[in-house]
Parts: sequence; structure tokens; C-alpha cells
Amino acid sequence: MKHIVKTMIAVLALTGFAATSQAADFKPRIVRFGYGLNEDSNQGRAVKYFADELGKLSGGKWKVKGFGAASLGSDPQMQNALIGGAQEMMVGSTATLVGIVSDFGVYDLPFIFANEKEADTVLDGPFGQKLLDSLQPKGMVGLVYWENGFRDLTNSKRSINKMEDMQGIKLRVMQNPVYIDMFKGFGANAVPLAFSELFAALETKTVDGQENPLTTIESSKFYEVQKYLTITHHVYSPWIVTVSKKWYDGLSADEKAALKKAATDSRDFERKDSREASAKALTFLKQKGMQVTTVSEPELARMRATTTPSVDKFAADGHAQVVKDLQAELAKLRK
Ligand code: TK8
Repeated sequence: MKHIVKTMIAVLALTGFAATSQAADFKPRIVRFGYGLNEDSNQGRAVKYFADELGKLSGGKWKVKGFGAASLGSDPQMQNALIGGAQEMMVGSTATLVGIVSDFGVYDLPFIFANEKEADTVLDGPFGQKLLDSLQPKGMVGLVYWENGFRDLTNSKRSINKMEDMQGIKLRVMQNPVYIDMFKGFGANAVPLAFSELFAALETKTVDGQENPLTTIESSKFYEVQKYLTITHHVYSPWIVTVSKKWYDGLSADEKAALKKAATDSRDFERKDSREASAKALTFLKQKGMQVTTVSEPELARMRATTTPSVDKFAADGHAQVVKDLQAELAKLRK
């Protein structure tokens, strides 16, 4: 008898969450999960992974429906829908959250993360969590960070090898003052615009260029309307998965736990997938006819030095503490 009980406990422990969740407290729910990129992108694939995972964890009771290509609106529009309770979930850039919690601009400081490992450690650690938590009083619950990636530059005008080559280039940036200041500093004509309007703006030459990770340049087909690609890696850009707090507050403890588990699993899936896709993207973009230049190390150092005033401005603008905290975290890692 004792033996049987022991075996049962062991089996339960092994099957773990999946087994307990069958009997757990799940209501049938439809979750609208909006995102900006195409379905066939690292973002779309991870939303699908998340949806499948949560379907399983809820014993089929939850139906997560992905809405890609900004079909539910731009990042800021979806954020408002979450706050109002009209939409349950979204994933988008942390950069577009600055209208809600301006401290999020800290991730956009130029050349702040040296590599993906640093980003993972900081984002998944106490620093990243504190920023996730800061969204709750504003009506959103931050679950996890996914990888958007290191950002590079494309344009239709000319090959860029140094800062001066950006002079007069009309460059779309995210709706975020750190980006506007950074690219003005480089000499470009920085134009804030929603991602959902970007392809059309590039196609009609309303803007000459944009900056995004290689994965997005591929999945959004920017290579069709952009000739020149410049590898700068000027910012490591996270995505953030958020849910409506109004909606979240009505979930059971089991539902909340499943949501968190699916989010964390999808994060691990997404980062691996993004890194694999990124490694292949450069070859693909060259095949599509993009002309690629890589900015030299000394030139990158010059660019970094040029951004000092924009970093100082951000700090002076009420963000001294968050900048200091991030720098302290990074110093710890680099020791
Ligand atoms: C997708 C955006 C995108 C971001 C941008 O909704 O706007 O350039 O990099 O990933 O959040």
C-alpha cells in the first residue's frame, strides 16, 4: 500500500503541472493576443507556441487567438485596449511603453547591452522584474520579455559606413524620445512613426530608412523596398508580453499560474528561434539584393561617444535612478 501511494506521488510529481491542471480551476476563455509583425515571423511563431501551450495547460478550455500584422492596432493602441479591458493580451516593443512608464526608455539607451546573454540575465533578473511590476498600477500586467534583437539600419538612399552618411536621411524611429535624440545626434532626420505604417512609408518614400533587427527586416519584407543594410547593433531591443490587468484580476490562481508558465516557456522558445532566424537572415537579405556594410569598431566608438548627451538627457529627465540601477547590474555581470 505504502509503495503504491509512493508511486502515485512520484507519478504526479513527474507529470507535474499538466496533470494537476486537468482538475484545476479553469474557465472556458477566449484570449485575443495581438502583435505587430507578420504571422510568419519570430513574433508570430512564438505567439502560436504560447497559444498551443496554454491550450494544453488549460485542458483545452482556453483558446488563445493570435492577431498579427497589427490587425488589432499599433503597439500604443493595443496598450490602451489592454488598459481598458477591451483586449486580453499583446506582445510589442518595450520602447513603445514609454508613454505609460517612461523608465522603459532605459532599455533603448544606445549600446547599453553588449550581448544577448547580458540582456537575458538583466531582463530575467530583479531589474527586469521591477520594470514589469511597474506596469500593474497602470492597468497592465507584464509577464516576460521576449527577444526582438539587436537593431540595424536600412535605407534606400545610400550605403552607410559612418555617421556623416546619415545626414539628411529621413529615418523612421519608434515613438520614443530616446530614439529620436539618438538619431538626431547621429545626424539623421528622425521621424517617429508606428510600426504598422512603416512598410507603406518606406514604399512611398515618405521615409528613406528605418532600423530594426535582421529578423524583422526579413519577416516584414523591408528588403523589397530598402537597398542598403548597415550592421550597427546600436540597441538591444526587448519585446514584452503583457496582459490586461482588468482581465487578469478575474483569473483563478491556477489560471494565473498557467499563464505564467506558458509565457516563460514561450520566452525560451522565442529566444532560441529568434537567434537561429537571425543567424540565417543576413545570407537571405544578401540573396535578395541588399547591399550590406558593417560599421567598423572605431566608428562605432565614435557613434557611442556621440550618444552621451542623449543618455545624460534621459537620466536628467527623471530617470537617474533607473539608469544607475541598470549600470550597476551590468557592472556586476562584467566583473
Ligand atoms: C512590432 C514592433 C517592432 C519594433 C518597431 O509591433 O516598432 O520597430 O521593433 O518589433 O514593436
